[in-house]
Amino acid sequence: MKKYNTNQVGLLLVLLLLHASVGAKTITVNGDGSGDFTSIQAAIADVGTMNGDEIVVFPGTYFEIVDLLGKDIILRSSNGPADTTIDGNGFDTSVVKCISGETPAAVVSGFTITGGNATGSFPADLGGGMCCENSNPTIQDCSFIGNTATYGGGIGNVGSSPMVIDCRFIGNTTDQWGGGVFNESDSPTITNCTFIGNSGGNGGGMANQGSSPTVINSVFRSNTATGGGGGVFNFVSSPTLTNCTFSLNTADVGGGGIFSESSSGTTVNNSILWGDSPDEINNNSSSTTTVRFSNVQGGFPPDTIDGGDNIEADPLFADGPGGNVRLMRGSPCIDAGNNGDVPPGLLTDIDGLPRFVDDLCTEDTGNGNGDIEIVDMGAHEFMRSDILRDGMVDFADYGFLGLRWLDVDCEDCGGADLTCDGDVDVEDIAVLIDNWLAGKI
Ligand SMILES: [Ca+2]
Ligand SMILES: [Ca+2]
Ligand SMILES: [Ca+2]
Ligand SMILES: [Ca+2]
Repeated sequence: MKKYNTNQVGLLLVLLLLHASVGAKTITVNGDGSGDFTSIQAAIADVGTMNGDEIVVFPGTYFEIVDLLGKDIILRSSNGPADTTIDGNGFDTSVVKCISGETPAAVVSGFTITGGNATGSFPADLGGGMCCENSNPTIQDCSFIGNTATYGGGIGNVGSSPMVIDCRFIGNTTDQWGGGVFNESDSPTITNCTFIGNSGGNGGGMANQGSSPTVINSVFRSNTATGGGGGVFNFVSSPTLTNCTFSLNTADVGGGGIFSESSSGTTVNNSILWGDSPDEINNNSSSTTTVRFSNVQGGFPPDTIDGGDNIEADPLFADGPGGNVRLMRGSPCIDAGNNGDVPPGLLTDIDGLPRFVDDLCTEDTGNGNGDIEIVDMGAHEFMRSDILRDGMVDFADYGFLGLRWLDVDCEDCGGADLTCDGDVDVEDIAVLIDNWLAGKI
């Protein structure tokens, strides 16, 4: 029998400790064979893949079903969702699954997720793009496009409270509840997300059942429901919607923006509901919606509680019919929100531009709690320096300002007079550069 001396045992212990301290590793997936794996699921399922590991997926379209198998790993693409797609077409199930108790340390980031079809019998009826059951993963910078399910075309959550950040839900469908997202018995947080052109029976954009989601800085636009809630449908639910913009959503039964029923208590802060059909807010069967610091078209229907500081005035979207719901100069929504309703630590808007900005040219009508920089209503903070209203302050805006350089005595100067003093000069350049740099932080 081989004997180890004290030094060898000591060395062995050091090596073991070193191995433990090295900890998480990075695993690569590339369809061309140049990575550690060619399949995402093979990388996850590998016995060597442990909690804390990172799986980096290189560009390509991966036709497979991805189940995180309860592992708290970071699953991300190297190049973002435009270059990296997980396509479940033909598998007739959810494309991505967190159904084994994943925690917020399990991250899915930077993918387009499409082709999901969860229209089977329970429990195979939840979450076409992604299904979360009793799991709380972090989902960020993902585009859920063209998925379908009986409940939750884009994402279906049951007993799950994922953090969903910077995601897009486009053209997902259900004939039941939640074209974009469905929540049952949970309280997810949804921040900086866009819901466009999703459709459902109830809740074209989102449906909530027995849930209390928090939705912040998000846009619901052009979603449709054959029942109630073109944007959001609530059933025995208490969602809080802060700094959200609703526009062009439609619902056959009512609540083009928001439909609440069966003792739901919906809270709407710092939001804009404008241009939805047939109405903006619809409350039924002992439900209420409490609205404050918001702009709601058509006034308040029964059981809507005026929490104060609301307005009803054209929000002056940059291009409402075209879907650009950024604010134009003169919008009554600028500097009209309540800073106290913005969750602590949230410093940017849906575009990643600074959230607390004082527009020099707009009278402050909101509540800054003593601060001059007051949040706007809606998902987009008005940024004068984004002259072209595309969500970025960049060379294009700088170039536009250059076209009006040294204009004098002009009103707004086509948007180039950022200081509101009637001319375009170095002061305006200084404001633009300040905002440009702030957007890069
Ligand atoms: Ca503001
Ligand atoms: Ca102001
Ligand atoms: Ca711009
Ligand atoms: Ca000026």
